[in-house]
Amino acid sequence: MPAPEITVAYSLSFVGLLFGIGIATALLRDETVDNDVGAFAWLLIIPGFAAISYLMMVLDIAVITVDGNDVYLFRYLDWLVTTPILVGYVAYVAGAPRRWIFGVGVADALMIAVGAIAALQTGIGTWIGFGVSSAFHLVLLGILYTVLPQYAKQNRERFRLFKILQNHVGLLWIAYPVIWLTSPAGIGAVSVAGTAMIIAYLDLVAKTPYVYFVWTEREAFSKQPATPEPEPGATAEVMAD
Ligand code: RET
Repeated sequence: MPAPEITVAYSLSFVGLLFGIGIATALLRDETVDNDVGAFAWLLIIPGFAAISYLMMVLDIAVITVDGNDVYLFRYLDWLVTTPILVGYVAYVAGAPRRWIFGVGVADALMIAVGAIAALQTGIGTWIGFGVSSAFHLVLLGILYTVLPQYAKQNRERFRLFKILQNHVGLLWIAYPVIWLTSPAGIGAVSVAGTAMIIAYLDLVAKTPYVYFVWTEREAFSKQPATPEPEPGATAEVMAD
């Protein structure tokens, strides 16, 4: 078992992720929304895979030691699977074409994969990896704030959800490279336990509220078309009759 404080933090995140699974399931069962249009099945993977990963981490499975520090492989596997979905879904909500949904997911997966390789290196290799991974993070942010809004603007019903998810991902994720820098994988100013506790909290906040935001804005994927606005001049005609 990991240190007690890590076990507590991971267990809390696990429970919080179960709520995320509950919300995603409720979305899939909601009769007023169109599951295909909302692509909600993808959302279930986000807290679902993470909950499994946290269980594995609590059980100390696939933890390796690099330079005397613990590296949790399930953390990177979780990120590799779930973060491309988190960003890809933002692109989907924006109404971006497939190549952008896919493109932003690939930039994200490369950021995570290079980050994982960096964590497994010692010396200069770590810093090169950190730099390359950060460059992919910047590409991702560039797409999120310059490309996707162009599509989202043409999509009135989904625009509000797009803005919420864009800022949730865009702002919250900046914490990750900062935490990584201070962690034992970086300069080592924060211990493995401290880092694990902060990441457990960040991962939960990145996932369950994300699914919850889609839930609160689910009308964007409503089966009923929104009540059409009256044609300009329609009332005047009626009155003229
Ligand atoms: C790493 C390595 C160092 C450079 C950068 C990183 C970015 C990681 C991010 C992770 C996001 C994870 C999320 C998980 C949700 O559960 C890999 C730490 C830029 C942005 C959102």
